[in-house]
Amino acid sequence: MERTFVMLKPDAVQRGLIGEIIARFEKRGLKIIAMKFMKVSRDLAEKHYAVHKGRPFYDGLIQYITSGPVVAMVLQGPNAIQVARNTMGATNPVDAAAGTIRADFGLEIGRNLVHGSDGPETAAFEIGLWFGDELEDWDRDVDRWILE
Ligand code: DAT
Ligand code: MG
Repeated sequence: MERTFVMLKPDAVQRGLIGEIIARFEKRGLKIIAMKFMKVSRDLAEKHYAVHKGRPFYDGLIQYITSGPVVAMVLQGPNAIQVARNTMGATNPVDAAAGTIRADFGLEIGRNLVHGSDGPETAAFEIGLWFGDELEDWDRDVDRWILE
């Protein structure tokens, strides 16, 4: 089953939206197999966003992501990577479809509330970076009503 790394960024935490955002992934049927509430070190932020180093928004992005606690998690399910990103909406909330997290709660790209891995290699890298092998797969009784 596919796995993806999702993070509720500091604005989501500060605005009291943790429950509301997690509920959307949970209700969709994605299974939480790891989760932690933590402050992001500069070192971890730089590793996580290494692909963006040198971009004009990079410094602001590192500042934002290290500015307060985040909620990091691993979600599992069929097509979890794409499903999570569709639930989040487009990177810029201006372009995000109504009903997505970024459209419903956000206005600006630099405060877009959530992160989700963008492909299988990125997911494997990010899950390893944030959780190592500390994942807890579990049998969810309701799965027979969510997965055919
Ligand atoms: P995503 O988070 O949808 O995967 P990304 O990986 O391209 O998007 O960029 C990572 C984050 O960097 C994104 O969530 C917000 C910020 N960002 C991206 N492009 C930006 C831009 N042009 N101006 C300001 N911030 C930007
Ligand atoms: Mg990305």
